[in-house]
Amino acid sequence: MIRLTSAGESHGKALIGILEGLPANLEIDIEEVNEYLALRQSGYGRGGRQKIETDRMEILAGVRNRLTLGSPLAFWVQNADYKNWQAYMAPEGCDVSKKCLTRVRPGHADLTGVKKFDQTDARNILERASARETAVREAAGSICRQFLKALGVEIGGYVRTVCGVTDEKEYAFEQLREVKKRPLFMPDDNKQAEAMARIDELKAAGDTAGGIVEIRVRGLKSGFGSCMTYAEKLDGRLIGAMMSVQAIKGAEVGMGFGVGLRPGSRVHDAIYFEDGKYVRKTNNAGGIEGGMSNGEEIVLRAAMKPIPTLMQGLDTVDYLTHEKAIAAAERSDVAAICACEIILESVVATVLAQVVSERLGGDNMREVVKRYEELPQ
Ligand code: EPS
Repeated sequence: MIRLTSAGESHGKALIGILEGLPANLEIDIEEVNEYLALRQSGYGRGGRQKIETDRMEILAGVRNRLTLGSPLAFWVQNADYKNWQAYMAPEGCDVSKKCLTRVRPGHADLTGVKKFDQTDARNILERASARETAVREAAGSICRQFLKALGVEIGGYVRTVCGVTDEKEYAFEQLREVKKRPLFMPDDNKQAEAMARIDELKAAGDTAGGIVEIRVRGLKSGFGSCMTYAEKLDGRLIGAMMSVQAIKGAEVGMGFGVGLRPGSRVHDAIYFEDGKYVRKTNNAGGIEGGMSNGEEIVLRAAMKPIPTLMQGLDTVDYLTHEKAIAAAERSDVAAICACEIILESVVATVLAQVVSERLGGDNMREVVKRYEELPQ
């Protein structure tokens, strides 16, 4: 069974991951992983931290001469910023009176976290709640993406909306290939320019932007997930994993919330049999029926809330004094929607690698590939 464990604070020494359950002899392209880590740091509207970091996955165990061994794959992504924070973060002893955060930020984990974990300093909460943790999920997901690619399964996606600026067009998977080279991962020039202007406006006002992304999966055969037990339903697992990414407040499959607005005749994808195979002319189900992949493209969308650290500061109270205050703000991203898009691709890759390995088993890639090839479309 493929399983990911992560550890690491945002300004600690490193972020650490252990990815268990990969079969032996999967060829690892570490440079490709690092390209995805760089994409996670990219995108219009990112803040100062990304100028400090050049995230790289360093594999510590589980791979020899580019091939997985079948043993747990251990890795880290070091925090370059640690040298500036060691005096306030070092496990062996440090000055915790500085960098203390008590003007808890609305929308962040600060207030609920300090109460739950019996802390007086919200730094002890935000260090782990920070989206910096997603560097681990990005790295591990990029390995899972390579596992899926060996079976012919590909993942793509793009940014559809930035703070109210929406591109309503539909795009074929192939049209999205180059989109990550664009500053906001938006395929349309005019919409992208409009969205960038919106980010500039919000930055000037000390405000932040969220957005909506679409994630697509091509080439997954039918029958992954199960209609038999609720915990195995593929849509439940994918949406649950997407919702576990920092700042995600909504997620949907295919037509999503739109299914509640139309009659069944305009929702369900009629089935035909042509040239020896089952075909659909629409994909409102987003590639999942009965909690199982149906062989069509999987289409997922998620909405990210604006980053809760606002330079203009929101009304709050000081956690220690209970006095009215303006929420803490040091530095922040104005928009991190591109990061969100690429992280969600990786999170989806991880869930799909898990469901594939659960169904097919296999201790080595030869077994996995053979078993996958034997499945019906
Ligand atoms: C992030 C690093 C963080 C933030 C962001 C994500 O860096 P710092 O807190 O040092 O500026 O840019 O984290 C948050 C949005 C958050 O709320 O903590 C990263 O590498 O993704």
